[in-house]
Amino acid sequence: MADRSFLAWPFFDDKHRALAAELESWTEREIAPHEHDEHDVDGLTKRFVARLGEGGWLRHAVPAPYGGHHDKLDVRSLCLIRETLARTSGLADFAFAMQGLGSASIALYGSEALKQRYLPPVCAGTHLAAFALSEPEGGSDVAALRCAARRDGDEFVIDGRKTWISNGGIAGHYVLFARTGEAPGAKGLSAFVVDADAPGLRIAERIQVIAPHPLATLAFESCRIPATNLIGRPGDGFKIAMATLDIFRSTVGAASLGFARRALDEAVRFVSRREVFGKMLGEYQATQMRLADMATEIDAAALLIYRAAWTKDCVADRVTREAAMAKMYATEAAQRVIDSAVQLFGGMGVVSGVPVERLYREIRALRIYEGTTEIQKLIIASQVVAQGEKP
Ligand code: COS
Repeated sequence: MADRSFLAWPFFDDKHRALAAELESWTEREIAPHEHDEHDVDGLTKRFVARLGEGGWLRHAVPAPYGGHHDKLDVRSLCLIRETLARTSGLADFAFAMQGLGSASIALYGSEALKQRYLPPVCAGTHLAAFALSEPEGGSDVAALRCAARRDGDEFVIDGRKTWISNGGIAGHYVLFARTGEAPGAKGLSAFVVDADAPGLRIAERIQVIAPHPLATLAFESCRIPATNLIGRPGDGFKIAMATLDIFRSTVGAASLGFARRALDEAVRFVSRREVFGKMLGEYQATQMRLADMATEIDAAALLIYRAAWTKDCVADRVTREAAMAKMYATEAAQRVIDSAVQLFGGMGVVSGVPVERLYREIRALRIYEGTTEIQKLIIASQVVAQGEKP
């Protein structure tokens, strides 16, 4: 049984504690039977989204007027949901997270008409969402992105490519960031909603990765969308992307925390059953020290994640520094925790399909997507320096 003592921390209300308990038993019933299923990830992702919609969990991914639970997204709930789902299934966590990441820019900055059109079906789980920011030339330097959108009467015409797009190929819409040229760099980008069936949008390539999930490169070739699909004002694209990532970066940390907790649980169970040189593996001090490091890193990650989430929910609109710290530390720590679990398992740890082997593959991408560890360090440093320069 995973450690749930953190739920007593003052970051949470009783409604968060109830949410965690309820989701835990729902996940056991609805998700756990598919835990080892890595075939037909498109079909399984769609089924998970539908099931999360039916179960009401996607009501945490959109705001209240459009079917959601909270007036604005509650980051602590998002983190608890991602952590709980990730303990059982990386793909179920992915399915949940993308509904939020692929719709939050609309919820935060979209027109009323865009919100009315896209958010209710995202919440119901009948329409899959995606977030298209990264490009083949790079994903870290957002201000340099090249995909271009030019106004033509009542439409925008989009040309360029996006890659590493989660849900690419199965999404109903893409939140797209493109250069509109109001100014050089960061101030010349805008955000749009592009329907999957927009003329001129094609899936250029499906990408296979070590922990399978739907992923694609998108090609926009004179792709036409209505001008009313602009999210926010022209030139605000960079800020919209960053504000969206400010919410979801903490939740990436939460998913990695779920992976790490599962790895620790698996390790504890294993060392109390595995006998070596006449004693249980868990009776050796070397093992105990390793378990102590794993548990401490997990608690440190949880503190950073729920500090960032609570700050966003209760204290400050901008949590760039807190979210970057949470994402960086939690994903890096989870990689170490999972690696330790694999080491304790020995040969059994690298057998295809055993939970720690799966976790070892699943954690790796989280240190890269939604801002690499190196980018998080740059963000943290710039915030620290800016703070230090204040009189
Ligand atoms: N919320 C709101 N506004 C923000 C913001 C945030 N979190 N972060 C930056 N901005 C604003 C800044 O305030 C600045 O506006 P002003 O000039 O009016 O002050 C503007 O946006 C530009 O910011 P900055 O100068 O910091 O831009 P940089 O180009 O230096 O930013 C980083 C560089 C690395 C921080 C950014 O490109 C980034 O986060 N990259 C990683 C993106 C990513 O996660 N990619 C993975 C793909 S998504 S799966």
